[in-house]
Formats: sequence, C-alpha cells, structure tokens
Amino acid sequence: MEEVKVAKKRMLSGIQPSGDLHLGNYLGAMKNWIGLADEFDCFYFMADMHTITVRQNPADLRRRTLEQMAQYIACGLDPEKNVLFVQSHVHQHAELGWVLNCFTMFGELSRMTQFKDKSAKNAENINGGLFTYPSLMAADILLYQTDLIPVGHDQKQHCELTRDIAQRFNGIYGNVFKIPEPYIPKAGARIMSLNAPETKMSKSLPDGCVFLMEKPEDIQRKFKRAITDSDTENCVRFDPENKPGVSNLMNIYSAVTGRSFEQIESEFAGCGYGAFKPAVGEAVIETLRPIREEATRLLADKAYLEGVCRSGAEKASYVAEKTLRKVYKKVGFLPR
Ligand code: ATP
Ligand code: LTN
Repeated sequence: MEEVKVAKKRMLSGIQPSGDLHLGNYLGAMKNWIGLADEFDCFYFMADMHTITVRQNPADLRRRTLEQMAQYIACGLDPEKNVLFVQSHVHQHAELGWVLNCFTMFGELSRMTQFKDKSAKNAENINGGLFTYPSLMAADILLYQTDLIPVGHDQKQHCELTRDIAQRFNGIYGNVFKIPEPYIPKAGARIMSLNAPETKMSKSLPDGCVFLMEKPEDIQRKFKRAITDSDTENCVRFDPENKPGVSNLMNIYSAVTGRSFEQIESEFAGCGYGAFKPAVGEAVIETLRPIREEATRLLADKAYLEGVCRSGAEKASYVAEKTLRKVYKKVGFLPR
C-alpha cells in the first residue's frame, strides 16, 4: 500500500541574546526543542532584534549571539536537521513586524506584563520598540506558518496576542496565517530564582541564577546556598504555596531527572534539605556538563558557526518570503 505523506507540523522559538543562557531558558524552553526534528519541522533563532529594546553594548551583543548559536547546537540541535538562524539576518521579520504593528491595538500592547515589568526596570528608556515588541514576536511566529511555539510560561500572553493578531488579519484578508499554539512544558515552565523563589530565575538576578556555561563548583555553591523554607518541617514535600523554595528545587530535579514529585518525596524521605540541595546541584551539573564541553569546543571554530548562521538564514528567508509576499499583496502594496 502506498504510504501517505503527512506534512510535518512546524515548531518555532527564539531567545534573546541579552545575557548568558540559564537553567530557566534551558528547562522552560530549549529542552523542549531537542529531539523533535524527526517529528516536526523546526526553526530556532537568536532574537537579537528584540534584544535592542534594552540598550546593549554592540561588541557584547555580537559575541553573545554567536555563543548562543554554539549553545543551541551543544544542547543537541543538529543544524542539518533544524533551521538555526539569527533574526536580524532575515529581513522579513522587520517587514512583517511593521505590517502587524498596524493590526495590533494600543490597549493590547499596554496590557502585556513583560512590557510593564521591563518598563519598570528601564524607566529611563521606555522606547517604542519595547512597547511594540509583541508585534515583532507575532511576525517571528506567523512568517513561518508555525503550529507550535515551545516557550516557558512567561511567554504565554505574547503567544495569545499573536493568535489574536493572526485571527484579526485572517478575518479581514482570508486565510493568510496559520493560528499557532504555545507548547509549555509540565515540569520546568517556571523555574524560580534559587535565592528568591517568589521571582522567576532570570539573568538579571545572577546570584539565584544558574548559567549553562557555569563551572560545576559555582553551580554547586549556588544550590547549597539555595533558599529553602523557614518551616520547621525540614522535609522534601511539594507544596508551592507554603514551601516555594523546596518546591522550586523539586521542580528542577524533576525536570532534569524525569522523576515525579512522589518519587522525589520518597527518594528523600527523612533526609532533610541538607542532603536534598547538593543532590539537585549534582543532577544539574551532570545535565549541563556535556552542553558546556560541546559549546566550548564549537566556540573555537568561529568559521563553522558563521557558516551555520548563513545557511540557516537562507533556509529561513526562503520560507519567510512566501508569507511576506502574500501579506504585501493582501494589504495592497504595489508589486515591485
Ligand atoms: P530576562 O532575564 O530579560 O527576563 P529571560 O532570561 O527570561 O530574560 P528570555 O529571552 O526572555 O530570557 O526567555 C527565553 C525563553 O526562556 C522563553 O521561552 C522563556 O519563557 C524561557 N524562560 C526564561 N526564564 C525562565 C524561567 N525562569 N523558567 C522557565 N522558562 C524561562
Ligand atoms: N519574547 C521571547 C523571545 C522571542 C520569541 C519569539 C519566543 C522573540 N520572538 C518568537 C518564541 C517565538 C522572550 O522574551 N522570551
């Protein structure tokens, strides 16, 4: 019998090269990008255009963009099987971003929590790009007719706005964009800071943040110092409301070992926090070790990484151009 070929669903995601990649990025987003290339058509990029919504040192931004590419590959993204590219290398993002700006409402953008958080943190530079960031993110996604967006929980609101923009556009012009869905992991979607478990792990709080390229002894020190809860129970039990510190460590341990919370509770029954914290540190170190080693090796070969960027941009551009042409025609731009 003849086999019927079903088109693969498309996955797309990006991370801003605004700082070094950390465990939150890895467990919330990247871990769900890996090993899917046989089942999905995968596109992953460095969101450098989003990064300049906050002022950057140009040399650092260039260096981090290439380092991030090395870390994507080191995590297991084979550039032969996944399209890996730099956002600013594919001009269609900026072009569709402009068009979608004209289909995104001021009120919608005003409600975005990331905008509110970032404008509170950068009160001296609340620029237009920071405000319209979600229209560019919608363009990133919709250009590729994406089905699934593997991201951490904090990006859910942006993904929902992307769907609204796509539906609005399709409602006027017909079926131009595929309506995408966020793909958020069960364990790891919201990793909290090790020393402030009420706030998300973020590079802007480096003491409570574990970086992918960090030395094992530094990682272990951060886990040993992780804030556990001030209850007298001293017992490893999942209870995010009353025990946010321990629950966050359990979430991390579950995400890196694949064990359930019940399994973790029985593994550490009667052990107390003193034994649990270094065990989580050790499990994280062993997860990150091969990534760090491979990324270091790749970074020594700049020409290879630049070649990956070039061929990724070509493949991405080919797909993006098809959507952009269609959009330009629909909105009434005169063909060149
Ligand atoms: P910032 O520190 O500026 O808030 P960030 O570290 O959150 O930035 P992003 O580029 O905004 O980095 O996020 C990249 C991806 O990592 C997104 O999919 C996001 O949801 C995910 N992510 C970031 N932090 C966490 C976290 N603490 N837990 C789970 N996922 C996270
Ligand atoms: N907004 C995201 C980064 C990002 C993204 C995207 C993620 C930009 N464009 C498209 C998924 C799909 C962030 O700040 N984490």
